[in-house]
Amino acid sequence: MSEQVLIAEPGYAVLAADAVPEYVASRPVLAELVDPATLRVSEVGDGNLNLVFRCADAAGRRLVLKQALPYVRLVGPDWPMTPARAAREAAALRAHAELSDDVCRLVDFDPDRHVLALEDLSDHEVFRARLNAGGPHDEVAERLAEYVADVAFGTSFLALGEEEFRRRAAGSVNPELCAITEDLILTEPYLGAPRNSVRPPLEPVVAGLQADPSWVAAAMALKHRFLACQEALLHGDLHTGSVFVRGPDENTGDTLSVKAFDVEFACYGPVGFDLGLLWANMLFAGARAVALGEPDRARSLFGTLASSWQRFTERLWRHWPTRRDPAKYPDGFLTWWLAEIARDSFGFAGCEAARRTIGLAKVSDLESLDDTGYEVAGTLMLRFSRALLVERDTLTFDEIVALGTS
Ligand code: SR1
Ligand code: MG
Repeated sequence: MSEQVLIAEPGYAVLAADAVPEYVASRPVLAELVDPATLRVSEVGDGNLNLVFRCADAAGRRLVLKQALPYVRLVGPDWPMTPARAAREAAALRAHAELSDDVCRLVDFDPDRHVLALEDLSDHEVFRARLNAGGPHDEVAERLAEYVADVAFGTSFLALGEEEFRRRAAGSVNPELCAITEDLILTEPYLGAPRNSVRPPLEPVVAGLQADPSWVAAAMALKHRFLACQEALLHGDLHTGSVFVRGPDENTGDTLSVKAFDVEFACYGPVGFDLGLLWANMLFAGARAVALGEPDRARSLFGTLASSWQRFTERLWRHWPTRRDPAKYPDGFLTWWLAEIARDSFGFAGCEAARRTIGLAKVSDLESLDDTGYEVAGTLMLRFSRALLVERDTLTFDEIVALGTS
């Protein structure tokens, strides 16, 4: 079946670059921000799901449009996917932006054509691209951990109260996108699937892991956590490709800017899911450094797990006295919750390490390496996966660094 036919079925017009000026002109909010008459438009989407258009007018004013396709772009029309995900992304962006400055701003949302208009961040770079190029990472994972803490607390029953929390959780269901996560991150790497693939040197390593009941059972326990535990409104896909960074720049005095984006996987879930995905992706950057013979950089990247956890805990403790009812939730509650989040974060990091190595939607940190580098980094990521999953109750940050650098 052709793409044209499938696109017609959902009953909305999919944008093309040359149709964007007319579209902008039809949306008063957007036409105020950029001049449709002089708009230059390019489709820049390189993600797995959507169309993304970067727009600039003759005066240099800019805007990004993101439209949900009725299918998964990575695979094509054979994998239909609800465009209603755009509405969920819009709602999550608004909720997160109320709680943190470190998230991309939503300018407009068109529910009929499933289009989000977003602030243009083309003066930023994608964090993964910076990492792959050997660029600086100081403070980025730490800032992201603060963002996770701000959102975790602000969307929890601690800050909202139990009734409002349940209303928000009920209003944030995202079943189709969660199903992608449940399949790709929490099922297929462990149980096997046609979508899995690795280069030949990793095949025996993967076979060994899939035959290891402790690794598989741990992953299934994390799947249970993801499905059964609703703590806060997650980003849901907080990997280094979902983060823009700019600066800091000593010459201009610009401070570091960090902006999470792509929150279409947002749902209520365990807070450790966001931290775990972030951590695994920092480990990928470190494993790449190991493979490229850069041990100091690798150690520093592996060390971001401890430093971001430190920031996360400090930030949650800072929020703690602000909005929760101390008569209902004494300090011991937060001490206990942090231990739960740490265990989940290790476990979900182990899942993401496996998934981005074995499953669909891999990462360029690993995939762009030559065969020798791929074997080194891929083997290490699978070693991380096993330790993070199986030993999540007792693992320490020092042991993670030691595992990566030994
Ligand atoms: C089919 S979508 C594949 C992946 O892309 C997104 O970035 C999420 O990580 C998802 O799992
Ligand atoms: Mg994405």
